Amino acid sequence: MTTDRGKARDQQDEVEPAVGPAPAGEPEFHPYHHPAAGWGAAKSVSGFLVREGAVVDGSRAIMRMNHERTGFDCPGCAWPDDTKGLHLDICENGIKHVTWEMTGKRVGREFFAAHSVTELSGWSDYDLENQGRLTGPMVYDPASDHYVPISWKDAFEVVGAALRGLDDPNQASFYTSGRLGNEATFLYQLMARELGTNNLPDCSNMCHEASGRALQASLGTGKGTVDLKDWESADALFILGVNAASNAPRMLTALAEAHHRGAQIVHINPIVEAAATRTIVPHDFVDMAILRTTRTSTLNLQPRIGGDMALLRGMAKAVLEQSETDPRALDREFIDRHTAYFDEYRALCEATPWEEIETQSGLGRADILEAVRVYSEADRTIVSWCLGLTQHEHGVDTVREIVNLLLLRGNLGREGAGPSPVRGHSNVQGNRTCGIDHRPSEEFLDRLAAACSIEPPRAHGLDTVATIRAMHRGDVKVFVGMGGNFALAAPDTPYTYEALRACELTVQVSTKLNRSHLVHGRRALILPCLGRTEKDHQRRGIQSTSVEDSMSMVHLSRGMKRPASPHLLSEPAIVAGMARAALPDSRTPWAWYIEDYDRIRDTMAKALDGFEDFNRRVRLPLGFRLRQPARELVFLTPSGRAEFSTAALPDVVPAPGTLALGTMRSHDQWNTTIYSDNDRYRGIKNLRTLVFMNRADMRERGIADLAPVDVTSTAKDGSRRSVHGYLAIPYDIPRGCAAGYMPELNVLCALSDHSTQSDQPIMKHLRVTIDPAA
Ligand SMILES: Nc1nc2c(c(=O)[nH]1)N[C@H]1C(S)=C(S)[C@@H](COP(=O)(O)OP(=O)(O)OC[C@H]3O[C@@H](n4cnc5c(=O)[nH]c(N)nc54)[C@H](O)[C@@H]3O)O[C@H]1N2
Ligand SMILES: Nc1nc2c(c(=O)[nH]1)N[C@H]1C(S)=C(S)[C@@H](COP(=O)(O)OP(=O)(O)OC[C@H]3O[C@@H](n4cnc5c(=O)[nH]c(N)nc54)[C@H](O)[C@@H]3O)O[C@H]1N2
Ligand SMILES: [Mo]
Repeated sequence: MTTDRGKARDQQDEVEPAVGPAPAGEPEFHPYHHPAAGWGAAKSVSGFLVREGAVVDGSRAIMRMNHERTGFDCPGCAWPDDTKGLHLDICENGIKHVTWEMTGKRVGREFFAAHSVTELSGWSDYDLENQGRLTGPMVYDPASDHYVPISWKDAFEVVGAALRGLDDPNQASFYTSGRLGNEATFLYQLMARELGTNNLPDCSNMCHEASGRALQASLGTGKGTVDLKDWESADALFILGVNAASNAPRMLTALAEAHHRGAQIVHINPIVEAAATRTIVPHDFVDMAILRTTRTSTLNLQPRIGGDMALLRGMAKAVLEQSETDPRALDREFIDRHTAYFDEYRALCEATPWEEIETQSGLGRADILEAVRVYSEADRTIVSWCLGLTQHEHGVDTVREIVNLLLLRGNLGREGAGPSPVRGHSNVQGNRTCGIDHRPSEEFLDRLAAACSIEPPRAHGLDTVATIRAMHRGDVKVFVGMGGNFALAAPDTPYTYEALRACELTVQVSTKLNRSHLVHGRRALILPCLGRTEKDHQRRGIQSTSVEDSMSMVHLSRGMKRPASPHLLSEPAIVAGMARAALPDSRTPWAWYIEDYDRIRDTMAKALDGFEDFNRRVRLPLGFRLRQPARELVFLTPSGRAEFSTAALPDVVPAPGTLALGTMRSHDQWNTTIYSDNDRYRGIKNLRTLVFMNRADMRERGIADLAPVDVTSTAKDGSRRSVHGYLAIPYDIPRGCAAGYMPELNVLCALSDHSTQSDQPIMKHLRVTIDPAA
């Protein structure tokens, strides 16, 4: 029990809460020289299973994870399952994630009776989640400052009464975290739209919003076009802005296989992450036994933070220059038949001087030309990316530049080629497909209206940043969080806290206790739900839910564990309960839907494009792949073609004395869920409040290794925010760049610091000064 340690932190400034556990020792930094995954991962997993008291259950669950039909989908990330039916494609972090859900610890009514909300507010986030699984619905009692039990019926009535009492349905906002299965997602957006609002913010607004908008604009499909088979046949893989060994570990398998067959693998990242070196393939027992490592990279380039677009432009420029002497440098036929605005793009590349490309990317011409050589020699190229590209002011332009580069050589709509964003949460892509979109298209709304006999609102709703602002103003009075940890995940922590506290009602549907339960509205509910690993028993039997992975594969997930408590409800049931209370005259058969999720799927089949015959197809052995028009070279763009974009290069060079700071995850965390204070692949132990810096930048500022520093950000609106006493870690990162961990550093990201292109908070590119601690 860690309560005492939590209490000792009561004095802590609430705005900078301790996020991780109390450190197990002194902070340490020893650069990591071992391969990714392998025995280090195996050791970490077994230690974790023992700690969570889940050795038997955890091990059994792992054997069922990602099994077709009878297994549950790994909630760890959105990387697709192995297509060859090899079911051991599991990873250290997926196992940790599942085990964290299956813990034997419980947060029952006695716990809430023993600890006031004020007391819990002083606990670290680690300690909060580490109490275990929530067991029954709770309501905040302001008189005692405790959460007290409430029946499900009364809880739904609290939500219903609050929603019915609003002057305007747009005074409510319905957040989704990307865990939510498709069926619950569909019901959730239906409830919001039947109420009359498109206020459907989601974690994707902070994650891949830029990718969706860019791909939509360029290709008319807001998703990647490739699948795992393509990964298996590409000649060149470009991996930009992703820490795969920690955040999409199953990609390591794909990279190792690619290397075995002689493919080129180029990593583009200011930091050389573990996945950009070598791996021991996690499920290859022979490799594990003999410590055989496989390289997972053939070239590493370290651009400055935000320098990717210039690098991509440079590559395109070089390809165009080559085409003057070598006609095979371009795929002219593809360009002529399938694209628009090529001449404009070529003119733009010609007009962009090499000096500008080098300065803005932070790379020398020779490095850029090395990447071009790989690209030009490959018949089939995949470009893959994650947050290192999206959480920037120019995230949309940068992702469009990826498409520009791919189009030049016809790397689209054929095997082994195309854009491949790595999505975050395991079902974040499915959420969008099934209607979580604050800017729904007219076609989507028309179909929904016809399938569900409702009149959905047509005005666009609020996204994450706009919801925070509206809550702060008092314009949004009811906040519902379907999963996630909004208080901690969102930017500008103190401002977000004020916004949540200004609400009349906050409702959190969760599996574990977290900060968002403590930073709440005047009234507050915690509604605990089943996890993905657990049996979902409804009137007509055990139910499965469907999810969609990063590569548009939709398949069923079925939990097999006894629920953590008999009082938990499934997410679809919680949505239906809220909807019935909020919409007493609704003609939607909410209760009937919950008896059998096949009924929800039958309606989804009518309402959603690509879901025809949903119930049958989702039961195929590996599920089914959603149609990707761009993959078939059908472009739903204004021109009916793939459109080159022609954005000017942004100036990303930090002003003198300032640095560009990116926030990222450690190896031992899952977004706001922290497992330990270690970051194994980056050689960090017992420390989260740190900044990775270039040694020359440290020297220039008189900062010694592991010395305490103050970090101050200057927002777009000129306002400043600081953190104090962080330790500086000398690291292999370009000059002018720095990095540290989310969610601690969210305090540095002002609400105004969001991209004008995507409205995404620019969490990878804060403008900061770093000085020795005062
Ligand atoms: N174990 C685990 N798995 C996860 C998660 C987790 O927290 N833990 N989170 C999930 C979620 S929701 C998401 S969205 C994904 C996130 O997956 P990632 O995108 O890998 O997440 P980050 O840790 O933010 O790391 C971003 C990477 O971008 C690099 N980077 C920063 N700035 C730049 C830049 O300007 N250019 C380039 N090229 N690179 C840059 C950083 O060095 C880092 O390697 O992972 C998902 N999977
Ligand atoms: N500075 C900075 N901030 C960031 C980012 C960054 O890179 N830098 N990344 C952003 C990104 S990419 C994302 S996706 C967001 C993440 O934002 P969120 O998705 O809101 O946050 P999580 O930490 O994933 O949510 C964890 C909580 O989800 C609940 N939970 C877990 N499993 C389930 C389940 O099955 N059902 C339900 N209902 N609840 C469950 C648990 O109570 C747990 O406490 O953070 C964003 N914030
Ligand atoms: Mo994410």
